[in-house]
Amino acid sequence: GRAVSDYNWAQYYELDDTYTWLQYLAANNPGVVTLIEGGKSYQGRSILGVQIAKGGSNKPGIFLEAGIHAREWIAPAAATYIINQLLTSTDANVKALAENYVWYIMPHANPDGYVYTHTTDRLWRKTRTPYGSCYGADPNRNWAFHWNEVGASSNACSDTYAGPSAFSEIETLSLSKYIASLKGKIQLYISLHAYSQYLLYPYGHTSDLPDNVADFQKVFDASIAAVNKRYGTKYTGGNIYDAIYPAAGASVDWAYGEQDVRMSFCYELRPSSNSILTGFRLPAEQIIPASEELLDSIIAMAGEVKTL
Ligand code: ING
Ligand code: ZN
Repeated sequence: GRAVSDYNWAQYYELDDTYTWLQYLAANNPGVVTLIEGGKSYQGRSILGVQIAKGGSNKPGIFLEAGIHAREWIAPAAATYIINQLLTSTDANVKALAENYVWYIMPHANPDGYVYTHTTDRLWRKTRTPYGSCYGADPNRNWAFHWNEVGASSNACSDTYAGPSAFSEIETLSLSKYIASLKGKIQLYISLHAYSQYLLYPYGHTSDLPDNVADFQKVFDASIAAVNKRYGTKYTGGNIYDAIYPAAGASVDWAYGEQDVRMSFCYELRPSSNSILTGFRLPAEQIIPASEELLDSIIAMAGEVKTL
């Protein structure tokens, strides 16, 4: 059914259905759920999210960004799963997670791209800004931190086009302004992507390790142990440059490098890297298990960050 109260995790949703659900949550959880907007997309769509403050507004912040790549449908689905769990779970660990942090969750950082994957091209990755005869910049190569130094393209037709300049995309520019407005409040930044089952931390532009790499590694170890517990799902990873590939201009590097968010991670969700037949088309039956194990992992991650 399409009734907003029937919103569930047995299926992938179109943008408008999720936005209607977010508005419903805000209306039904006054004082807890507040709609937030990371600006508008090139085509004028809202980058809509929620702030969840069950324990009041004086708690450390966790920022969760999903859907920056249009075709990675599991990422926004997992983000909405987490929103729902934070609001409804009776599990003590999830309740603590909801009460001890102010959450900022943006399920659709690239709304134009997401709509395009529903209407026209299921495997579209980028924004939809026109650049000559091609469209879109890669919004995870467009952030103003060592922009376009490595692992990005200057060809507008490439899937990793960095854009004509840092923050050329209205989506990354306006979302970055929203994040910057929270300066000092964010303890942990999490970006959700797919696929390959990796957990990644800075940097993408160099193999040099962040100064707090020992902390990153501790949190990483606890997080990939926790993701494995429920269903045996194996994640690997490490610093972006060595664990996956060189890639400059990503959101996690900007949050860490420019915003002093000392803990900044990217999950590459299910399926595993050798599931190329499924790839970005993760069956909808896996939304719930993939999201459950992610939430297990984030519980461990937040717990470990607290000990630093
Ligand atoms: N992978 C990410 C990408 O943007 C990544 C990997 C993560 C790069 C974080 C840099 C920082 O290419 C996918 N599948 O999008
Ligand atoms: Zn991605």
